[in-house]
Amino acid sequence: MIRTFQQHRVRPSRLLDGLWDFVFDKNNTGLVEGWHQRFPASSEPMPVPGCWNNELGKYDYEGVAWYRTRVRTEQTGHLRLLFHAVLGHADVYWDGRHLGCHFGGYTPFEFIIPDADAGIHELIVRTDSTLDRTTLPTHAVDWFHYGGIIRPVEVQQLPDISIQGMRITYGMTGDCSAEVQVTLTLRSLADGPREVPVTLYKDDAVIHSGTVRADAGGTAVLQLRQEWTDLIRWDVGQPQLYRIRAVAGDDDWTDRIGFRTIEAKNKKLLLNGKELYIQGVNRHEEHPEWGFAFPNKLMTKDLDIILRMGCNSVRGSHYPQSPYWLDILDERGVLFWSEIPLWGAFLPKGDTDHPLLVERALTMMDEMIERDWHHPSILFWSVHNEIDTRSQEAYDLSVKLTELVRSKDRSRPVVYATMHPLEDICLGLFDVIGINYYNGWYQGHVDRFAGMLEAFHERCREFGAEETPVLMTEFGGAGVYGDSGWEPRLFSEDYQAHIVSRALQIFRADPKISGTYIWQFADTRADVRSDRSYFRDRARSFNNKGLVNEYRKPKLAYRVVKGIYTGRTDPYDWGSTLE
Ligand code: ADA
Repeated sequence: MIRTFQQHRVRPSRLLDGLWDFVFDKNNTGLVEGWHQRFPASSEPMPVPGCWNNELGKYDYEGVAWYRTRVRTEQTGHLRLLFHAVLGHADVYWDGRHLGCHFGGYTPFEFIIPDADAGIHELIVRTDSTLDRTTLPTHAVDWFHYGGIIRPVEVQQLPDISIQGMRITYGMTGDCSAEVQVTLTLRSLADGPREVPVTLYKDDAVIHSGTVRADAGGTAVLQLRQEWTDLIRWDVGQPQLYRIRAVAGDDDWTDRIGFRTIEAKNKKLLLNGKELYIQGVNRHEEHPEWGFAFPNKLMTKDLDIILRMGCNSVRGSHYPQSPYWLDILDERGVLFWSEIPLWGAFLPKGDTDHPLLVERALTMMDEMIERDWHHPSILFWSVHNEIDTRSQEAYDLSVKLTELVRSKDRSRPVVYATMHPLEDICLGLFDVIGINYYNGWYQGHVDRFAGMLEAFHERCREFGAEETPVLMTEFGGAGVYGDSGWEPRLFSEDYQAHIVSRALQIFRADPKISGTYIWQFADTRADVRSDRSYFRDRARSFNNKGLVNEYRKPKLAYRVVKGIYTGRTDPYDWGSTLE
């Protein structure tokens, strides 16, 4: 399942999950040799969704790989191919014809095939997982860069007039009322003008019924503006959701929304007008056995573990995450920081304004907002992580990205995470500032956080950001699972628990800090190579700063954080049914 609810009850939609034909293209000769028309016989089966790196003998391959499957259609008709995520660059071919390409491994893309004949069709995807200095992320990144078609591929049958999209926006006009705008865009593949009946439902109640005229081959837009009353707000602990369904002729589309407000002002975050303190954790959508093709079932387990720890928020480090994950956050009332993988700890400032990097960042930011707009759980749109915000190049890029976000969505703060808090020149551009800093791990003693924050708050004043809320978005240290003893040695669970608890104590005592995201939820694969100098402190070739290990086994730090976030002192509350 892509979502936790059915987006189409009328529109026929089929998942192409399963074993596809697969072959590496190590010398990148596939295009020249015409593999899109003559797929190599030497192919082997590969699960989709999946990462090839999780299969035997394919662990460390980075580069071009080709996939093929066959799609049987029983009747001639219009088709929509929907790819929910393909890592890196993807070129898609249908019966040997190039449909187009997409860059960016975490956002969806589609192709419309009008009047496809009935029969068996060949769908081929050329993927390229190569990272370099202009990809998102770049080659110097602190996570294992998997490759593959990591989220499902759907084939849908479209009538002549279909729903291209639905956007619901609102402004609260009272505690329980809102002015709501529904914009429904129809796509015509008809060869002449058509008039279609359109009905809109809120949950199961009809809120609009009418007709829309669509010209041949064009689009038609229905805009509806209504005052909705007797609403229940979406909030932490009160995840009230409303299902909005459009039926247009022989097509339908359902999405869900929640009504809430998020404000960043006077150094505070306000959720529905009430002061919000973030108790969070950073989470990669990664597992050593599934890579980034993270299964839905494990998402619910991760969320249970995170909620039991006392979190009210997750930072989606560092890329757009699965729609299913966002749906369960909506349903459980958990707040989310959403970001694109402009991960810059090792990005030279001169690369920050590389035209291709800038274009790709703007495109993925736009695609992420387009895809995830309706999720009430998403509080923040984050434009970059640890780029060199001491530089003019980063400042200029931040202006472009914040302008894009604000031009699309003024209902959410636009944010970022800085690793240079005391030299940062971008502080005044954002609605919320995140600080990533590792006193007690990469530098100095954990107690140095107090002095650092005092200097930082002063710098905020100098940059006109004294009213901007501040979150500690990353801090912590590595603790190798199972390594504990009597002394707080680096890499021991004891030392990790010590610095995380001490840091939390300092941050929670600072009235100018609005919350914390610990780095990180679970241990994640790192990309340590003998021929590269990066990340040599990644024991086991993992980032061991997880509060649980990669198999979600709790470390001492998990129990300590749970005690702090929940106030409950029993570290071994299994929450079993035996009570
Ligand atoms: C940075 C980065 C994280 C991770 C972390 C670490 O803050 O944002 O992705 O690399 O450091 O573990 O060093």
